[in-house]
Amino acid sequence: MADISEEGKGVVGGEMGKREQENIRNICIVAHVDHGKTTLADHLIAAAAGGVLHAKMAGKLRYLDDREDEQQRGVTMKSSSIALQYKEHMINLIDSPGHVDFCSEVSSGVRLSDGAVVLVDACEGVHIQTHAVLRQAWLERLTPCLVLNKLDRLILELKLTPLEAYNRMKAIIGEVNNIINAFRSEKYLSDVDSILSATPSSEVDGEGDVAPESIDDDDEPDAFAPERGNVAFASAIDGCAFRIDHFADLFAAKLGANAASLKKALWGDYYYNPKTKKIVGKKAAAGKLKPMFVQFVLEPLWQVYETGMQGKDGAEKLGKIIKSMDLKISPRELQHKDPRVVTQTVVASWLPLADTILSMVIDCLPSPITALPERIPRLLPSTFIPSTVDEEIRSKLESVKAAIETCDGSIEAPCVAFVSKMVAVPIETLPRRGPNGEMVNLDMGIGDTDSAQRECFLAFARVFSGVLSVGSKVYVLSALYDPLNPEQGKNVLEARVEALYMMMGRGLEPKSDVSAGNIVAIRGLGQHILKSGTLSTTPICWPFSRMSFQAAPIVRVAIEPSDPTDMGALARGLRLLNRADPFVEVSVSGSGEHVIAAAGEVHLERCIKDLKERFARIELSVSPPLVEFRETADIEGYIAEVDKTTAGQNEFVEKTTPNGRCVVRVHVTRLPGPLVEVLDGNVELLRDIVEGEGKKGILQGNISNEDPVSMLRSNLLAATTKAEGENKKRSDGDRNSWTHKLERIWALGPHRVGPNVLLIPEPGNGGATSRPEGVDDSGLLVRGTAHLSQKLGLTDVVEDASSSTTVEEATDLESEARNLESSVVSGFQLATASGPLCEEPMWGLAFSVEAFVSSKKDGATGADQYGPFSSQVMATVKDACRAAVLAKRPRIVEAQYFCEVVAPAEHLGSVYGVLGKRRARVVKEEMREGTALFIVHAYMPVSESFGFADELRRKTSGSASPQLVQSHWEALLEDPFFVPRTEEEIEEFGDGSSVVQNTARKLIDAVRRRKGLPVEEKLVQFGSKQRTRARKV
Ligand SMILES: Nc1nc2c(ncn2[C@@H]2O[C@H](COP(=O)(O)OP(=O)(O)OP(=O)(O)O)[C@@H](O)[C@H]2O)c(=O)[nH]1
Ligand SMILES: [Mg+2]
Repeated sequence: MADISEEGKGVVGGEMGKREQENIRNICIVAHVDHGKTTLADHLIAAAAGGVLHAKMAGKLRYLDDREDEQQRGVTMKSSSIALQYKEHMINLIDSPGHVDFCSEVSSGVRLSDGAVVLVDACEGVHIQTHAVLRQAWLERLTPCLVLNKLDRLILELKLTPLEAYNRMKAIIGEVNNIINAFRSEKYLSDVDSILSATPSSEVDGEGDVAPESIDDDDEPDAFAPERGNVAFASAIDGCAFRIDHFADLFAAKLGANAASLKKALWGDYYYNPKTKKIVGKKAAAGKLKPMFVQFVLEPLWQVYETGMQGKDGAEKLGKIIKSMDLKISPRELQHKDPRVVTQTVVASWLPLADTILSMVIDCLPSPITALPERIPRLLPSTFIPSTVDEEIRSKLESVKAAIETCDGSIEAPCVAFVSKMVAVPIETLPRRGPNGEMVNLDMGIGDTDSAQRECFLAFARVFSGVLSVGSKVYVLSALYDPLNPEQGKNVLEARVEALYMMMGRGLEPKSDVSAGNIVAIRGLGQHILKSGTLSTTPICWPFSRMSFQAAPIVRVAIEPSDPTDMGALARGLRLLNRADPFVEVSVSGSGEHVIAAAGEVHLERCIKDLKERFARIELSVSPPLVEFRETADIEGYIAEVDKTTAGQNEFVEKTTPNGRCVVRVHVTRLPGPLVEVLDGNVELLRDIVEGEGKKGILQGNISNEDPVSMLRSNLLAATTKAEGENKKRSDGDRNSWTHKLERIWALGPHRVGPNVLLIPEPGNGGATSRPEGVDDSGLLVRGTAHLSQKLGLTDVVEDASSSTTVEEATDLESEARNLESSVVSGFQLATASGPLCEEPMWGLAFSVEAFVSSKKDGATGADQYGPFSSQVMATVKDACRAAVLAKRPRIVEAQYFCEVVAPAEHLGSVYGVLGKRRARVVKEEMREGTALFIVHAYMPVSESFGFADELRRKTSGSASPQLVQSHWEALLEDPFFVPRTEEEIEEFGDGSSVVQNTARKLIDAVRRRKGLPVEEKLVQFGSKQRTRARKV
């Protein structure tokens, strides 16, 4: 493939006019895996990318899949961008991967786009990843249009009649519209939630129902409607596509009808009555006529395909058709031996794909100017400026925001860009010439390049306002940066733009400057941006919000160099990999191993390959996957069991520090499921809240609807209400208990943001009556402060009781108790980071920790023979928390995949066999309408998923294909310590001597063994047999 940069072919013609942005479209193609995105992109590239791809190769080459492994597997693994010039329009096209392992690439693609071309395979219909990519596009507020692809399969493979095909396509369009409607109503609900939560309760009571103005009515038109022109029908492999417009224009003359009204009637239940020459509805058609779409669109198409496929027999008829349609096809092409190729030639010249899709993009998808006002609340959510802020700063901030919103591409406007991922490219593939044809020294900016690796990092970015030029200095702002507090230097860096390139798929075209609305690759930021970030020429600028990812990296392996002396190369390689992949997580485990976490098996394989061949260039040994587990306690089960004998509700575990001066009481409860979901789903935001002191302004002051903190707060409250709604049995006083507990959140754990909660002691506790034995009257309770509740605005910031005495007045014991607060929190963090079963993090638990300190008998302070007092308290809190879990039916929690398998009926048995063996729980089985295919939905533990795709393919001779998507955490209710006791149990499970270990125990032991923790194992099962053998020897 010729390097287009060498040829210097410009795709963007010179200086564009004042509002050049009106002619720009930034679009991303999204779909489920294998629905034909890259094939479709090929035709667009062949038609509009200045000759980088010959039309004959379009659809075969998959030009944007330029990695070797992408070509081999036939799976796109990264998003890549190419600039297209169509008529006077400039279209930046991003092709994204459909495989769930690379879903983060979809996130970075949609962030830079304003419109999405959603593809659905008309044969296979909507799949899980179709939902996921639609959601990504919806979250980023992209305008979508739809392409129903692989029409040829309906005709040639499924052999549907035009009417059957019409019904199927109608069903698919309906399904996709329903998905969007579901998102809309979700937004409707969250809008209502935030409006209600922002309304003082008295108003709500007073007025009865609140009519939120900003909410649209239910009658919003369907997102996708062929008659509105935003649905195209295509066969990407054949290079053909059409919209209804084409046929409306064609038949308007023939039927003597008006094209506009014909367009409306060409989709849906409209029929043409040839006798009256009128368009009639379903009733008048009385089942005798065919819908107009079938009669005027599909039947001619079917005729062309069917005639074409007849080969020589149909040649004459095909000739007539070609003549009647006035197509220019050389006779040589029609003489091709393969009728499939002939058919392709005819349909592609009759209904050329690129024209249809590109004109749909231009008609239906917005330019940056139209798109941004809609996208701004998502891109810049936290732009609240407190009234105390200096007028000059306020006006600067507002003008930057306005420049972004209007996509101001003038040279005077502040320049703001967003980098959605970093891409590693081998340095020798960079163009050797600059924008004006001058030679450039590629070794400049060594900071970016690792001279040994020869890899260079380019930032994949979009300019949102102003003009970005080579040589300009920019501020790199992290998502935590607060322009009202610019002194906090850690979230801002300065960098220089070394080079700018227009991305042309496999090639790069140097540019000297790029204005607002364009997508660009930037060189010079390798040392400044890890994965994503905002660039701005002024530090007085809000950072863009973080991108949202569909999943989290879940498959982890430990890696080490085969040759231990290569350790340095591995560490360097890992650093590069971490930067080059938006999603991978690189870490060092507690035992010093290098661990990489990927989204799934295919992603992992690609990371290892890149590491071996590009970034580290050494031989590696890779461990089997280390699956993560969580630990929790089955408290409901415990209470149900214990209640029979004692009232076990408020039991606690008590432990004393070695020096006897602090007694720690821990009471553990389960967090309600919906609450855990909210905590699990908002980790990034919670981290910002926990770490960001500067966000106080948002918490106080009036809160806008889009403010993420208030959204989170209302989500938390809604989750508690939901959870308590489920459990109606509780008494009235109890019903609000979780709402009350939310006011007592001291910290989250592990690592300050996990799904476990540390509560401050209940306000009434700590009095003389509730003290543990051995704590005398002078003993003090470490009270703690509900820091997190305060930060979240769940409780007022009150001066805590102990600070009513000034520091000087406080007794030694009081100040000691206050100093011990951090030890209690650290103890909680340590405990939740490693549970009692196999030292995996805890999940979904709430700990109420009461630590009573009493003064020293001899009056001395500080360390004693057991070490510093604070460490003793920390260790005791940790032990007590873990013991509390151990006492309440501890259970292992597994990560679950949602799994979708499509298989023909005859292989369904084998599919169930494989699913059953892997402990999958089937939730749905359904026949896909009009086919002999079944779709099975199931949940499967991640630990059982390795090699699943391969095994399934083997057992079903390759006819079943699975997709695994991360779903949720689920406690395995099996008791890992189960030993048969009652007679029936012994009968069922044996007496314990020969019993097969239960699954929970096996999982726990495997983790313990991996971590080098002691495992209780019977190495010798039948001693007597061994003895006999020993004697024989
Ligand atoms: N019959 C038929 N096959 C098609 C059509 N479009 C694409 N294909 C085939 O479908 C397979 C997948 O096509 P790709 O273009 O790689 O699909 P993709 O959506 O880019 O896949 P990922 O990027 O991996 O998600 C290839 O074998 C294509 O040849 C079509 O219109 N008809
Ligand atoms: Mg692809």
